[in-house]
Amino acid sequence: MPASLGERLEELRREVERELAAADSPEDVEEIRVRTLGKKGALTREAKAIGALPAEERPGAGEVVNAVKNAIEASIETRRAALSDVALRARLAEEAVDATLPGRRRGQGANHPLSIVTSQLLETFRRMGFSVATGPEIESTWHNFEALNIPAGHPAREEMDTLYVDADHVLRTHTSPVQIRVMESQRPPVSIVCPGRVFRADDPDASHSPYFHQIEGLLVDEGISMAHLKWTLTEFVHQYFGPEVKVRLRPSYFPFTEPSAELDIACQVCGGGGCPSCKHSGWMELLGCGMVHPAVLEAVGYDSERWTGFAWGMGVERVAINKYGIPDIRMFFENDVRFLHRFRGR
Ligand code: 2NL
Repeated sequence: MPASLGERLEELRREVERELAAADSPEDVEEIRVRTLGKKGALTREAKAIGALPAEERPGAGEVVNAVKNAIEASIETRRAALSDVALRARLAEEAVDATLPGRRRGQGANHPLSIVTSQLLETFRRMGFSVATGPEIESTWHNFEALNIPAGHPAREEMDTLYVDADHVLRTHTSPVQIRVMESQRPPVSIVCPGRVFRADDPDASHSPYFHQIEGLLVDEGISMAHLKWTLTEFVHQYFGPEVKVRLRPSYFPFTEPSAELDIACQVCGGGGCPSCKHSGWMELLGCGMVHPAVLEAVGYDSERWTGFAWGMGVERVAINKYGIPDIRMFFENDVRFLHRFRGR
C-alpha cells in the first residue's frame, strides 16, 4: 500500500529536522530551505499535486501541507538564528581586545635648546618694536652677495667657504638676504629681525658646523646714527642678559656696514673678572654690527642721502652654548635624546 500524503509529509518534516540539526552554518540552512520550500522543492511538489486530487479531498490535503510547511519554516528560522548567533560569538571572541592592558607610553618631548634661545631672543626684540621676517635658504648670489656690497671675486664667495647650488644660487651664508628682500619690497622705515639657518662649507668639529643659526636685525629710518645702534643693542643686552651687564663696542670690518663694530658683553662665566672661558679678558664677543653701507641702501633702491640705518648679526649657537654650558656645537645636531632631555620643561 502506497504511503498516505500525511505519512510522506511527516517523513519529509523529520528528514528536514535531521538535516537542520546537522547544518553548521547559515549557508547550509539556506541550502536546505531552497531544496525543501523553493520552486522545485519537495514540499512545493506536494502542494502542486493537490490540484490533481478529487475535489472533496483538496481542502483536507491543503490543510495538512500548510501545517507541515509552517512547522518546517519555523524550524528553519530557529536554526538560522541559532547559527548566526554562533557565527557572531565566534567573531567577537576572535576580535576581542583586552581593554585592561596598560597603554603604550609615549616619550615626553622637549623644545630644542636652539628653539628655546631663538624664541627668547626674538621676544626681546619684539618687545622693542621689531617685526620678525624670514626667507628662503637657497638664495640668488645677488641677494646673498652683490646687494650686500660683496662683489664677484671677494674671498667670502669662494667655493671653499660657500655651498653653491648652481652658478648663481647658493645656500645662504647669512640671513642678510632676507633683509635685502624686505627692503626691496617696502619703503622705509624698516625695523626687522631675521632668524634662520645658514650654511658654510666647513668641516664639523667642536666649534664648526656646516649649518648653524643666526638672528640678524635691521633698522632704517631718517636721521639714524651710531648712537641709536649703541642704545638699542645695549638695551637688548640689559633686557636679555640682565640690567647690570657691561657692554663695549670695538672697531671691526664688514663689507655691508661702515663703520663696523663688534659688541662684547661682560663674560657670563666669570662676570668680568677673568677666567679660562674669556681667555682672562673679562669680555665675550656677542655680535657684529654697524651702520648700513650706502652701497647696500642704493642696491635696494633707497636714497642713501635721505635714509640711514644700522644692522647687526649674532649666532644663536653661541648664545645657547654660553647659556647652557654646551661643550661641542655638534651636540645641537646629533639629536641624542639624552642631550635633548636636559631641556625638558624649559
Ligand atoms: C656677525 C656679523 C652682521 C649685518 C650682520 C647687515 C644686513 C644688511 C645690511 C647691513 Cl641687509 N648689515 N647685517 C651687519 C653687521 C654684522 O653680522 O658676526 N654675525 C654673526
